[in-house]
Amino acid sequence: MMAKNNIPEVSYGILIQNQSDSVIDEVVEQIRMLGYGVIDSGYSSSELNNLSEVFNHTRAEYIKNQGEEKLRAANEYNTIRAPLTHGDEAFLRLALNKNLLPVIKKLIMGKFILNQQNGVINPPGETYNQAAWHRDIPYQHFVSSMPIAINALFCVDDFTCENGSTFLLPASHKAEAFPSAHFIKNNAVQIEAKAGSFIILDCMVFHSGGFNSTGSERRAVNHLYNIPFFKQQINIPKIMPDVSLTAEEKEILGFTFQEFNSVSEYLSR
Ligand SMILES: O=C(O)CCC(=O)C(=O)O
Repeated sequence: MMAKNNIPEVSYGILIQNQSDSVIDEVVEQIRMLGYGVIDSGYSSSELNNLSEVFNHTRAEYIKNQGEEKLRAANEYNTIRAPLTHGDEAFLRLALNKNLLPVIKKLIMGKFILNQQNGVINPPGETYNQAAWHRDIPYQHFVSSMPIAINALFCVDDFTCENGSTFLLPASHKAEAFPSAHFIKNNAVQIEAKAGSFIILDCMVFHSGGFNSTGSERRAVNHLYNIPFFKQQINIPKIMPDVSLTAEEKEILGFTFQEFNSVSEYLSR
């Protein structure tokens, strides 16, 4: 990569230019253009320590309840599905993070819902189910002029090149096909981020976890938010414990976007 000295500040022949007047606008513009950006969640160090502890506790309970053998057989041993529905309330608050939601609101026009929340563990010295190029809406090869889904990968630990932080292909959300091996070799970037950051991706950007060559796990919590026309991976409203939620929080969790069970139910709403 060339040094970026003396970037020109003047232009000509331009009739339209994006404006970015705030930190949110800056990250939103980068996600629209390149497909990725990083923001701080705003948590204090004691809140981050608590998230780290509840992550481990929730994982241990999850393995106990689902069974290690079953999880390994399904290649799910390094994933915790829907922790906001069975773990500490901190997972629910993470999905509704006050620094994150304004960014999602700017990126997805109109209503959106949480499609899924997954704890992700990149284990030391071995591969795992996210260490392969994919889109977060897999098997799809269309592009859209506006984001239809955004993912927000919360870094429980520092993400470093050594512990296999996320690789991505900038702007690949704008092209239908998965790029060639040559393009990947020349254009893949690896994102380093501090614990407490959200790495935000247009869900159609190709990305992959890297190889963790340290001695410690690299833990994250991934969130996928999408327009309400896509069904959730797991029906969150159906299995959510009884917690008090505002009307907006209920909407984001999908309570108001459940399928109708009959024509008369549809008409009565
Ligand atoms: O672990 C990572 O760095 C990537 C996680 C990921 O790709 C995913 O959860 O979809």
